[in-house]
Amino acid sequence: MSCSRKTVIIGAGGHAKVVIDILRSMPQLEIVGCIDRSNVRTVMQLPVLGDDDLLPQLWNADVKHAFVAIGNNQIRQRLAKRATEIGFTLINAVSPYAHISESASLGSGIAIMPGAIVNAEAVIDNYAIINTSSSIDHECYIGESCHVAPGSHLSGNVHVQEGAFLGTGTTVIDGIHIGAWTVVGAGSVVVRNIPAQCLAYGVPARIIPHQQSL
Ligand code: JB2
Repeated sequence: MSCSRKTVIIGAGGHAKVVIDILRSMPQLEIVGCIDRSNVRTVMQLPVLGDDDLLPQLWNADVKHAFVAIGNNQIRQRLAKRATEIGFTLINAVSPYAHISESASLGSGIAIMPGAIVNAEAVIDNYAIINTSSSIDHECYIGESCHVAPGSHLSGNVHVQEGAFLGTGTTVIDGIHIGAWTVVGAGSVVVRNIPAQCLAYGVPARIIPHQQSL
């Protein structure tokens, strides 16, 4: 008896390519293709089946699992909620080359890329991306739809709220709180709390008054 889970990937860009690599290491999945709003036809030898309007039809055709593979935090959150409303179960894409503590908690629709480390009692909320070779130390909280970009390192007890983006190579000392939808620029070293909806960068990271100035 076959028990393969038919799965659609939403998104067909660069992030989807890394996710496809990971999902192909999960033999229980049958990836039926991708959904994208562009007119790209294939990605990583998978067909691009159509746009988001096709999702209800796919669900009716026995595709019950989905993964939203789009890097933009707002778009990913919106599509993840839409897919969930249709009835899809959002799977996690966890690389076999990541280390996840047995005591860590993972939500759904999460990507954890090769080389990433998630240590004891860390919590990774729905739709977050823990990107290549980043580390999330003990008791950290990574909120819904956050993205911790490649090579970032979070010491213990760091709290990152919904939708925040930590750019490539961000370093955060222990116990820091980063507010919702805040963007931390690449290479920053965060040594003080950062409130919600800010742009901050530098060593040490400082809040930049006008986000639109970048
Ligand atoms: O509403 C949408 C939509 N908006 C954009 N619905 C669907 N189904 N697809 C949407 N897209 C598609 O997301 C675009 O048409 C495009 O194909 C894809 C985004 O591709 P891109 O290569 O520009 O970005 P990405 O999200 O795959 O990757 C970003 O995030 C990653 C985490 C990049 O910044 C990567 O460098 C990064 N590693």
